[in-house]
Amino acid sequence: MSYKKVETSDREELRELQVERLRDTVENAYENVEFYRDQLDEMGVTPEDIQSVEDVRKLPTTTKEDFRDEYPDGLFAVDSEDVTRLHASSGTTGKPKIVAYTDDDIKVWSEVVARSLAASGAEAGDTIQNAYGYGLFTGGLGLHYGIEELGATVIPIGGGQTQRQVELMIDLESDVFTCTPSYALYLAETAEEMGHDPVDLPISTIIFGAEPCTDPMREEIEERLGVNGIDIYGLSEIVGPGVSCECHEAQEGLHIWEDRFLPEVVDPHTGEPVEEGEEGELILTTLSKEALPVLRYRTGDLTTLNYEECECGRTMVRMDNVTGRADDLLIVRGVNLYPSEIEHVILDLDGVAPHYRIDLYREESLDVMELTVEMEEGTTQSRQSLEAEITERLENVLQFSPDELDLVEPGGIARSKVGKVQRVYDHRK
Ligand code: DLL
Repeated sequence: MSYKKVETSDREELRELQVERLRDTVENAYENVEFYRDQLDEMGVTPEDIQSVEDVRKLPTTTKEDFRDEYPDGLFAVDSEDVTRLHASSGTTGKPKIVAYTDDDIKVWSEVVARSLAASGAEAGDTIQNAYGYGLFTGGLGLHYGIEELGATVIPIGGGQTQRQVELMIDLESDVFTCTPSYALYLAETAEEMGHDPVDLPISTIIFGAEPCTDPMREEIEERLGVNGIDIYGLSEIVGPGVSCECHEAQEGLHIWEDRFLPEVVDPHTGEPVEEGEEGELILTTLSKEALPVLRYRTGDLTTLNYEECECGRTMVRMDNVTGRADDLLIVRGVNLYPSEIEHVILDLDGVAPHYRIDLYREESLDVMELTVEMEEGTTQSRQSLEAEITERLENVLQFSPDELDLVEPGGIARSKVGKVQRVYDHRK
């Protein structure tokens, strides 16, 4: 059952609503965000030029670099006194992307998350254990507010404390668990170590997201835990979790809440739209965000769109689950990291040569990162002090530390002789 009527609305009516909201969004961006006004003026586009959904293509795109350049609040469309909440997500240079919400934005966000939960099969009265991290990350509080909006009971445990997660889940008879897909598998392993058969745990649904989940991984989650696995997608720049979610009826693609977010799929190299059903980069435009209207955000996520009717009755377009990116973003245990951010932090330090490599593995279904850094020729720094310094700097700047840090002698990292240097070795695939 859908949570809001609009989810099953006639597509013509939906398009009318989208055009109206798109025009309002362009107006908000034009009037209140200098960054957009300058670009729209340069392109000679005014809000009145938006007469159809296709007119979105007349608008400029927004990139993660724009968030970086406008750090911290250059893209905000409201004064600070109208901002109810701020969140942050990892950026390209160590500076996070700061995102803002008004009261109404929080309401809309809670509602799209509630819709997503309802699509997963969750209901008012269910007990939902939320294992996404609370804090600046949008996962924890995003799900939390949506669970409350749905009328379910939230257990705000956040990430980690896996044994406690298992105990609480049993004692409080949680119906639904929300976490990253890799954590779902770790939960199963921990439950086994504690002497439980994960299939006997009370949860019947796991709502996973924030990182890619391949089909074999989903099957493993579903089989080992005896649950329905539901994919939820979102990104901070657009709202956080709740841009789209699978329905439990079909589990075939994620319904994008199109009355709030307008999707396009383009060729990542040319920026031109691809045919329906063809893979490309997802572009999203917010349709009702007040504090942070975003025009044509290049998400970097690769997907396809499917406008066919869904057996659940929802008419909103479905996107394929995201398993690839058009850029080099690494998602490690749900934390977003760009190799360039790590590079920035390490190479800023004395005693370190500009050679490093990142190895990513999956061990017992959890991501593991090994960082190898080369010491500078003739450095007087000891290995131990350099190690401590790198760990501290990474922790301070990126709130992340590698599972293993190796410092090697000068020349210890193989040089690339031809073509681009490869610094990241992702062995998880
Ligand atoms: O990860 C929001 C979120 C929280 C989504 C909890 C779902 C559940 P960011 O930290 O800004 O926001 O990271 C956004 O994560 O562009 C994708 O590359 C990736 N991502 C998010 N959801 C999925 C998913 C949150 N279901 C970036 N499948 C996005 C694959 C996902 N990748």
